[in-house]
Amino acid sequence: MMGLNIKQMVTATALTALTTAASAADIKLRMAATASATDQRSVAMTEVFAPAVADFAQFEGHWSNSLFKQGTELEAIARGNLEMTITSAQELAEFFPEFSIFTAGYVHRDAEHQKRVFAADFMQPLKQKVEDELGVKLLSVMYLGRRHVNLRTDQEVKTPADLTGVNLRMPGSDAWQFLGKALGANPTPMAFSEVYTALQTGAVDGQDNPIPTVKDAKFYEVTKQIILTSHLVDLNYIALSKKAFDAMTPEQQAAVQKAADDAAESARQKQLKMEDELASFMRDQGLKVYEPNLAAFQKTVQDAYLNSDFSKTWVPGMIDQINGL
Ligand code: KDO
Repeated sequence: MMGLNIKQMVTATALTALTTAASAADIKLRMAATASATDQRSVAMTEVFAPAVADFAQFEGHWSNSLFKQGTELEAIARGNLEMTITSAQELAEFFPEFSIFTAGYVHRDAEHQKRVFAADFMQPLKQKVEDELGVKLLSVMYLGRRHVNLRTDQEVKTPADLTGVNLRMPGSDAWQFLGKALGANPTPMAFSEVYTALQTGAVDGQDNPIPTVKDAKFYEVTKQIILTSHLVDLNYIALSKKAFDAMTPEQQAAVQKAADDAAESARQKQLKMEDELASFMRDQGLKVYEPNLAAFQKTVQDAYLNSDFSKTWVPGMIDQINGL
């Protein structure tokens, strides 16, 4: 399908889709994700989602980017080469700039707020657009956690000014890079799989992720401090190929939706619990863990977004609707 744009590719793949519901054994749901096999989101997909759909679908998890590189999964689904992924608002913003509202610092307040935003009426047109133009259904919202700045250096960081000149690894898309800049740092794009070595060798000074990810990826082995900036209450979406969804019976579709919601809820509760418990684990590993001047971070980051081109792409009034939930 060389030379076709995403919309044409989706239409072309849809034409070859099954028009009748596939039988039980036919349905294969391959999920490709950056998350490791031990990440709570992957665990929930394997232990909650897979058994709930096992009667009619075979779920296959491919973790740690073993099937597709980080950030290429949505396109793989659009091209008909993959059925599922755990995607992010940052990745969606590459196709639909209005999704950058969910990538802005200090917008979501907590895990429950994320759920309310995802279920809100104003979210519906955005979900529909992703479905129509990319052939991807966003089934449920997953909680990754509060992202904090995690440095291999030991200077004290109280305000964004203290991050001047700090090479902070951020994932490789515009929305992520902007967040790094908004924090006051010098953002460096890099795939998640390269971060441990980059921290170990000093190729970067730090990275940002929620504490459960710092634990799971063992970043605590190669860093000295976690500054509790909470700059992004980070989310992911469980994404499914519309082609695969349309090939299911209504009962199967309902079961898939419920399985995704149940998996997301299970992972959310585990991530929240780990976030609570892991600060003391990090201290035991010898890391400093402390709160900076949060008001200073919040003001600098929010001002950066409001004065940026990103906010011009946001649906008018949506930021107030999000804040009002
Ligand atoms: C990361 O690359 O730092 C990030 O946290 C970005 C998230 O959107 C998510 O993809 C996550 O990695 C992976 O799932 C690994 O935990």
